[in-house]
Amino acid sequence: MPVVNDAVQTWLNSHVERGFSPAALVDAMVGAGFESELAQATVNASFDAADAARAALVAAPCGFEVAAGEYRYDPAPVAAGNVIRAYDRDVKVLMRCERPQIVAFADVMSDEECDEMIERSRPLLKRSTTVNPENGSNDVIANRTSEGAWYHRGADPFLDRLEKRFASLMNWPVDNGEGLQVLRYGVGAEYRAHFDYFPPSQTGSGVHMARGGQRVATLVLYLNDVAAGGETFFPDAGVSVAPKRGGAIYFRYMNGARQLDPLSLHGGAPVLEGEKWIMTKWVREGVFA
Ligand code: PD2
Ligand code: ZN
Repeated sequence: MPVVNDAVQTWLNSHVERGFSPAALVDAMVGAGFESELAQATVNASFDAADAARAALVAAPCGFEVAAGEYRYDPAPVAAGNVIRAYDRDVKVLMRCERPQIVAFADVMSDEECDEMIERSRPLLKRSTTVNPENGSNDVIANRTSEGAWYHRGADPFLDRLEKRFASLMNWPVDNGEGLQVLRYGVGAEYRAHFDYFPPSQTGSGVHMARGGQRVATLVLYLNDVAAGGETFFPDAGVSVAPKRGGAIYFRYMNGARQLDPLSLHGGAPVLEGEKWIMTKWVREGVFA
């Protein structure tokens, strides 16, 4: 008879967070050979723990939405200069925008590293989801027509090295980063304008903020050259960045006072020709465990 060890608890927590129902999780545990009473009690305890974590977060709000013009642009953590030594690589700075805070880079990854991420991900792709604003579940919706694959942080030495490089580039701890996500967009696929932070006013945000708090910044890495389309755009700032293999774009949307920047609204434009492969690293205000 199986027992509830750390691996089972981690599996349960991640499924609670993803919006699975208690009944579905009990069924899955019983199907895996657990006693029905143990499964029920463990699932109940996991939901209680998630509720308590959410309640604690509601008591300590995770960021403040402010009107355009009220967001204070304190210095972004990314280093100054035209070339940044990021862990094991010299990365070139192509462009900096102050409102919203955006930095475009070249040479963050080598061609071989980009190819390796694409080839690893190809067999793992699943239709991308977005956070349901009401219950926090990850849903497939028409606004986001890419396919994606997730990787656990530090899953192997190759990913670990990339993550150390990205953390160094963003000047933000590795431990505050979510796992890497690789996305593929075919012709016509897009990610319509959205915010990467979890809107504090939406009840579904709580479940995500229970791990590491609010997202503060994003690094989008371009893994291939796109024949036409696929730009990352910021409609309210009038900024658009074309994908270029090995390059990346960083944008920051929560300041030290925990205000959230409405100008960080952004999207991935439809791919017009060819395909687009990117990798995203979202970073939190606290440790993402
Ligand atoms: O595909 C992109 O360029 C893009 C742009 C903005 C992806 C995301 N955001 C995202 O995955 O959050
Ligand atoms: Zn985004």
